[in-house]
Amino acid sequence: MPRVHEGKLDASSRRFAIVVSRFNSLITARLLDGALDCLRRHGCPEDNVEIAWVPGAFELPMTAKRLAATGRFDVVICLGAIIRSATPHFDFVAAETARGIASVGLDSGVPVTFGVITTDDVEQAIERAGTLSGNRGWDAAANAIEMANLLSDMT
Ligand code: INI
Repeated sequence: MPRVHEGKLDASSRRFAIVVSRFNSLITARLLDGALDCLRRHGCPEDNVEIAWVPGAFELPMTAKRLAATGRFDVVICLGAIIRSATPHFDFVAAETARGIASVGLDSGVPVTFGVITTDDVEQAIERAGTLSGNRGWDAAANAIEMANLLSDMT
């Protein structure tokens, strides 16, 4: 029989950091609501969550790195909204944010989940922040719970 590793969706004994961008806060506040709702509904006590607000998506990786280095968290959740119509340098901000967030997870060994929406316009962003297409913040939190449990079970 193969030994199968699978992260449980139980947040009751894990500690979470959430980094959220203030840029496009109309959207990111909804992503944060979604993430907190997901953690709560999977048994996470409020005291097991810390939230850090940053100016924009570009600042997410640096802040996630600092939080991962504290050793206080099983996982870091990054939330942001990068909207093409409002961002002449969309491609640069989006690429650097994604690359930076990925490297924080790989370098620190603390899983970091990607709850950054990248869209062509505000309407698409609203759809992914709690309307037509679900809530990417909720999804990033669910993925965080799974990764925290998966990696801790593998040690
Ligand atoms: N930051 C975002 O999170 N989303 C955006 O759409 C955006 N735009 O449009 O530029 C954005 N820019 C700010 C950037 O993330 C940094 O905060 C800023 O450049 C300071 O370093």
